[in-house]
Amino acid sequence: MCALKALLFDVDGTLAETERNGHRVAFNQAFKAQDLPWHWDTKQYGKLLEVAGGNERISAYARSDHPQWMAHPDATARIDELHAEKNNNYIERVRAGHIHLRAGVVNLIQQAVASKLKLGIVTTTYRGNVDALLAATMDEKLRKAFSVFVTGERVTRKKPDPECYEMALRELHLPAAAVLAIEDSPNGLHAAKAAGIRCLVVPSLYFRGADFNAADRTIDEFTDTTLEDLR
Ligand code: XBP
Ligand code: MG
Repeated sequence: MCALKALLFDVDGTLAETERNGHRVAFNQAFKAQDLPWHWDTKQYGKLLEVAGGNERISAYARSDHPQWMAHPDATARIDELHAEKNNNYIERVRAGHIHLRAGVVNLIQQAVASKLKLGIVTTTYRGNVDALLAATMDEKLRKAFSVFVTGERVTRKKPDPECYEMALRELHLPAAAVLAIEDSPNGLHAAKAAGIRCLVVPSLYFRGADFNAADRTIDEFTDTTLEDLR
């Protein structure tokens, strides 16, 4: 069996619980600012998370719940605007300290750094959101430990498509067998497995009870494991 040489971390739900009090709130702020009577409550947002990607999520919602609005010729441009505004709101919330890393994440990253493992980020969200989260929650040494960033704007097909993980493997110059992906959601798990990468699932709030049968291992929290244990 190939030795473990890198960890690839998903962001939303994995590094931090960003969805319920981060992205969701930021989407609602953007809807309100654009005078749209749309509001995603916490329960509804769980269902909406089946669609990966904020832009795609707004489109899917508008298509099903507001087909007339969606039929407008400017709908695509308005969705782009809403999504950009949502990301600005999200970054503000992150900077204001509303989002924290999940317990045990820092410890695992520190163990990986001490063992000279490579570290990467593989996420559907945009780079600006990732940079804001890392700046608000990690010291410089920890942030600099990440050498590969595959973010949503770099791929043509988002999770569960394996494109993001395949790109990360190329940039790490490592075979899939030397890498472990860490994910919180079915979309993330399926993206990693479709790229041939082993996957540890640490379900986030919204995905507790989801089907993770394809996972190589599932744990409730990062505090339930160590790097040695994962090897
Ligand atoms: C999470 C997502 C993202 C976020 C919102 O992906 O699906 O769409 O909900 O971020 P991952 P954007 O867990 O792979 O990070 O609006 O920037 O897409
Ligand atoms: Mg995730």
